[in-house]
Amino acid sequence: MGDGICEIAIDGLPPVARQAPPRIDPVNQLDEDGQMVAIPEEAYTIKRWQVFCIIFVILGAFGGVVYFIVLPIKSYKPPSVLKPEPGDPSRPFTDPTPEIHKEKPWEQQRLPNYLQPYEYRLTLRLDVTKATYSGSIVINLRCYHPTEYIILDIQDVHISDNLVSVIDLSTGRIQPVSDTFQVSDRRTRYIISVAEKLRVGSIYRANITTFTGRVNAEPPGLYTARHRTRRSGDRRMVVSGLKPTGARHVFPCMDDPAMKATFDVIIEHPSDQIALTSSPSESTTTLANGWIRETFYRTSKLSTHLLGFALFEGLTELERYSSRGQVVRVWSPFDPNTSPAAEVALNTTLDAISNMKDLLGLDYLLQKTDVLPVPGQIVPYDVYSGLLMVRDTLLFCDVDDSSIRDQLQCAMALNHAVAHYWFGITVTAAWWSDLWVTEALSTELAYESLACHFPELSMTILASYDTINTSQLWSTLSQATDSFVNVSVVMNNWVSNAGYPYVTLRQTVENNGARRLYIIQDAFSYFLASKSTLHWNIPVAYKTRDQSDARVLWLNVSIENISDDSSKGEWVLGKADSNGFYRVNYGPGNWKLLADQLLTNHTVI
Ligand SMILES: *[C@@H]1O[C@H](CO)[C@@H](O)[C@H](O)[C@H]1NC(C)=O
Ligand SMILES: *[C@@H]1O[C@H](CO)[C@@H](O)[C@H](O)[C@H]1NC(C)=O
Ligand SMILES: *[C@@H]1O[C@H](CO)[C@@H](O)[C@H](O)[C@H]1NC(C)=O
Ligand SMILES: *[C@@H]1O[C@H](CO)[C@@H](O)[C@H](O)[C@H]1NC(C)=O
Ligand SMILES: *[C@@H]1O[C@H](CO)[C@@H](O)[C@H](O)[C@H]1NC(C)=O
Ligand SMILES: *[C@@H]1O[C@H](CO)[C@@H](O)[C@H](O)[C@H]1NC(C)=O
Ligand SMILES: CC(=O)N[C@H]1CO[C@H](CO)[C@@H](O)[C@@H]1O
Repeated sequence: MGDGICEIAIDGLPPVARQAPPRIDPVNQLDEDGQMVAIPEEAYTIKRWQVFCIIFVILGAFGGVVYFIVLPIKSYKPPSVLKPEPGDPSRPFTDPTPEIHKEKPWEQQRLPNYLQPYEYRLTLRLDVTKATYSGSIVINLRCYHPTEYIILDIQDVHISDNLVSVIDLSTGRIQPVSDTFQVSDRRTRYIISVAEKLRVGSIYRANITTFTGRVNAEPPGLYTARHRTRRSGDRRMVVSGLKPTGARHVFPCMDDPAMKATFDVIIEHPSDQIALTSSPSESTTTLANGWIRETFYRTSKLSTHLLGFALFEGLTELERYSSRGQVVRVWSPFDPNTSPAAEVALNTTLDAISNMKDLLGLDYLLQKTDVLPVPGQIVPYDVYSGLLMVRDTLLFCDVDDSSIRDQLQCAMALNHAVAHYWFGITVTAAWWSDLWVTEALSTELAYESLACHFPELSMTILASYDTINTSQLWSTLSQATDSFVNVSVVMNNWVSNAGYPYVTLRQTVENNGARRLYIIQDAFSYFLASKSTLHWNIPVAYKTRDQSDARVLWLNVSIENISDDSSKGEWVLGKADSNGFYRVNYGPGNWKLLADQLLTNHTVI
């Protein structure tokens, strides 16, 4: 089912178009919403429609990110809404719209949606000098459909089978485990089979007392890196590489970006090594043999691939607190007092946070942000909640010796990494194929922020930068939209709504013969024909047979109507020019007209 869900509507014709529409006389397609009354024409013809295309792309991509939350939201009530109290099994869970239940649910591409993790307690025992590690994990789950299987993602991690238990937290009873087994080509699913089916409305705890894994030379999973310093030798580190599906290489989990949960992390490690994860350290206790157990604060709800880990030796931090007590720390293999590079990186990070906060009008809520140089990191930056790993050569840029171009490249990497807080962490792509969307958006935001960061550099200088076009267009966009769009208002809408919109265009004929075009928005869902109260700010571009130039209607209400100036029996095409992130549907008559047009002369469309 992942295939269907992940399809992105980048063209004007959603999948429905492929089916032959029923033969209905187009002129008589009176709308179901017949009670509406006519008002004067209110079509906006925007001259700078190119500018809107950019908005389309940006909003579209943004919508894409948000959209992937639509599946869980629409197919069952999210745990945050239900919040059943432990020990209160009588409290009913609304039965979700369950996915098709196969006999072997582990063969589905996506994990079944009826078991939802809401809390992980993860302990890792790590040492930078060792190639293996061990850990234990407790996963608390809510059950939305009776099942006898708890299915986890796992890869190259070994679980001691006799050390797995399941408890019904609603009653406190032990749920006997009848079997555990691993399946899939590369044994990437670990299944705990319980003797008695898990009940809807109950919460369960799966407790895996011991698992072991390997630290590799490269991602995915935990891997080693090394800072080579001339004076004091090598500094070793173990870091996580979890995108896209690396979390299952580190610990057994439900490695689906839509399945967000809180994490209580404990890292046991030698006391002379420094451990970092997504949340701040809360306390440490001393263990035998020079080891310590470091407990971290509970994270906010995160997808598994956003929970970062790092363990290293010999790096020094430079930190600064914001007025609101949030700390940003940059770690470096050199003494930050002898080189300005760490301070430049720190300032860039702080500026990026502050610029983007202002640009989007959305706050930055992380209590701490660690910026960690990772030598030889394959990707320029690897972003986790509260932990940014940046390739060392991009993090530390010598202000005096580097060219402007290099400095920009460094600043860009950091800005880009910071932008992912908004596009990727607060709003997460709910399926792997869509992570590119967050990339596209954070790139745009990073450019915008850079323009603030380097006010002294004129656009001419930026022209030497290889993606000048994006930058120019984005800047054009901001200037151009000042007059009629409040970007922060528009963006906010796309950030806070789950899902993405579904726009229906309907042509109707009124009693007096006047033709009217209705533009209706609703939250898109594959599952339910639900009426949603959500609405977005959508620049809907449309064109007709006569008017081949796309016109744009800024739709910010659930339903809008304009007088339809197309001739009788002519099609209207929504999402003209294939930009924008919303789906379009039409009445059957219009589908037929569009289909006929495609058959006779498709170049018109
Ligand atoms: C058209 O929309 C306006 C608001 O934009 C509304 O007042 C009017 O009733 C609508 N007309 C019809 C015929 O639905
Ligand atoms: C998990 O199981 C282990 C071994 O039975 C036990 O010591 C531990 O307390 C359990 N953890 C939780 C959170 O129940
Ligand atoms: C970093 O920012 C601080 C405070 O704004 C400033 O005093 C300092 O000079 C900056 N450092 C560098 C290297 O730009
Ligand atoms: C945009 O909207 C926000 C929130 O309503 C408001 O604070 C801000 O002043 C507006 N900006 C402009 C340029 O109108
Ligand atoms: C929609 O946009 C119009 C024109 O920009 C504005 O006057 C109106 O207040 C907006 N309505 C909503 C619900 O945002
Ligand atoms: C198809 O439409 C295009 C654009 O309107 C036009 O240039 C072309 O001549 C048409 N082709 C045919 C075969 O009618
Ligand atoms: C260098 C380059 O590709 N420039 C293009 C940037 O985008 C504008 C508007 O789309 C084009 O006209 C330029 O050719």
